[in-house]
Amino acid sequence: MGLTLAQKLIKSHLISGEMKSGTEISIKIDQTLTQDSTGTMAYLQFEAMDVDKVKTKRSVAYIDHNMLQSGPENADDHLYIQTVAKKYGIYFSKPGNGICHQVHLERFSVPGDTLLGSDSHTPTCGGCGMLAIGAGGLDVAIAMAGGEYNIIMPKIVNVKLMGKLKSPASAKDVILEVLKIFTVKGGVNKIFEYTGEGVMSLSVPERGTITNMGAELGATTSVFPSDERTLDFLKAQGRENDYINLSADDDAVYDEQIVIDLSTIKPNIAIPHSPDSVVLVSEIRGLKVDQVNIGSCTNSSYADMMKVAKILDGKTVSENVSLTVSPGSKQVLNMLALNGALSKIIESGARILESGCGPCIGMGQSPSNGAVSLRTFNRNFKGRCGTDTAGVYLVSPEIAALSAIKGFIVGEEDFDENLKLEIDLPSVFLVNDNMIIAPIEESAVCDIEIIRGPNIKPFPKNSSLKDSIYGKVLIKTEDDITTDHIMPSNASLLPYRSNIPYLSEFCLTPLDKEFPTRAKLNNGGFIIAGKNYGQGSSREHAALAPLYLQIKSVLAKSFARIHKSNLINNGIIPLVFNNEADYLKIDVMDELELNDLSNQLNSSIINVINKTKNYEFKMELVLTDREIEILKAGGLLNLMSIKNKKS
Ligand code: MIC
Ligand code: SF4
Repeated sequence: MGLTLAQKLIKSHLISGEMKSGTEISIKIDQTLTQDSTGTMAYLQFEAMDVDKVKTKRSVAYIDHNMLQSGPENADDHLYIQTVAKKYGIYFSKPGNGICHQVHLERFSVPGDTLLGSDSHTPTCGGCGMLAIGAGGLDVAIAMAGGEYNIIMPKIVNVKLMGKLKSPASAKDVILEVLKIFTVKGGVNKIFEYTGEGVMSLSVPERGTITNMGAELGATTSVFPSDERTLDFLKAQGRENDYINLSADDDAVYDEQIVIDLSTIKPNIAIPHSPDSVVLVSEIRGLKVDQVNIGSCTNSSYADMMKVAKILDGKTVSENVSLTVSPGSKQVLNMLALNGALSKIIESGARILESGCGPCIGMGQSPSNGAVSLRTFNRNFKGRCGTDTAGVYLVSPEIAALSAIKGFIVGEEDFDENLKLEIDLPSVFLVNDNMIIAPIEESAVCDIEIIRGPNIKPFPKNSSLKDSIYGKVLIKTEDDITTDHIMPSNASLLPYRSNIPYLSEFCLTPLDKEFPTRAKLNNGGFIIAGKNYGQGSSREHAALAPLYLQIKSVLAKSFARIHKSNLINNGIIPLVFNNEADYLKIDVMDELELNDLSNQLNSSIINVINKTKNYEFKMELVLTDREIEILKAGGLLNLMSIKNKKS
């Protein structure tokens, strides 16, 4: 029986376990990436491991999220990361060089390699035939220290692409179509592997748009073959030596398959407040827009920006619309500047932002109250843009740019038939890596002083698991709670990503303003949640802040993959409801007790006592032996130090 591409990539990096879906495997990581908002914590954890240098083939630290510098905190964090990078042999991409995923695809992607990144959109590089996975900061720190990465062997979903996209439909509409089919819960513990004749019609950046937003499916990752289009891209980046040909065997067997005929795809739109609330743009054509934001790691490639420039050429942004454009990297921005496209964008009345995440993570450009904000980004969770009352809609750059001119959400019929929007991949990209600081000679490394600003506080650590845990239910949530709800991020909070005590004051406040106070008054307790708890961002802060508030366990109907690992890594027990009635019966402030944990954790079912209502119920423990060991030690770092002491 032949292998799928994902299986081949896993097999060539397999350290332990069997490639049987649902069982735990560990793989070797070739490359890592961090960005600044998760990076400070990851590097503090890496430092705690006492390793002299990173053990990966390549590790890169990007600064792209915390770019507003309205106080010293962000710049202090940049300096901390820069000095850590220098000391430990890590490439450092300076602020302004671009969004981590865009730059990594351009400058560092290597077909056949594994990449682990402390950002949920790390799968972008799957567009170049990499096995690229998002993870919590601690997992990335371990990979940098040479440790393996553990995942549940995913099911492999084959997305077979036929035909060719018809403009103005584009790659963004393909992934929105997949989200419509699978939803934000449908990809957990799955890899989406794209095959079929339609693949050849997509360039690497277009493939990157699709693999990037595969994160919104909750998928482990998404991957495209490495073929002539990949070679074209790498050649144009001056990196043809990194090319190898990679594809699935003809007789590969997939766990699931869907077929998408690209020629039938129409422009799609995700309406507020979830990336899977997808409808055809034509269904809401005419809705007045107040703000349009073009950019983010999903849609900020050279070709995307050139399409935008073509649409804006000679036109004026509508009187009532504020249009921002953030090219994804210095390479893209510089090329637009040299070929005159930037001038066309500026001339139209767009506001040019620096190459970074910007409005995507609420770092500026929050829309007005009640606004309709049309974005080429990947997430439209309520409040993420910084304005709770605004509605964020997700579309392709084509729809965004034309809507900015018209002042309303456009449909296909609004495009000028004579405007050719296809953009050929340049045969040569402008390569200038002078904002990437390469590691220095090993002999010089030890002299580097790490500069820590006063805002960098030690990360909280759990203690080993007690045999009984007791506490009150502090909050009860619905399905699909995101890490943006658990640990909100915006311009005022992002500067505190290295200060968990401060951040914990805002933990779960988008759902319940009183949560942190209640947690403190009751010395911690339990969180009750619905399905897919912790979807979205990889931020470990969504586990670290609850840990700081002494949350002992989260009882949910199901968990998102990265968040579940983050909870376990920090010694917080994830328990799964096995029936709806048990979820319904529990109320906030009920007192729960779990006893005999040293034994109970070894079984797949655990007994919980509701002392307030005087009944017992069973929860499922969906944990591997390794995870049980971590929980007993009170977190992964504790387990590592126990093991180090023994050896
Ligand atoms: C996001 O898009 O939500 C982020 C901000 O990039 C996060 C990382 C973070 O919270 O720092 C992600 O996707 O993992
Ligand atoms: Fe940055 Fe937005 Fe991409 Fe996250 S999704 S990495 S915030 S651009």
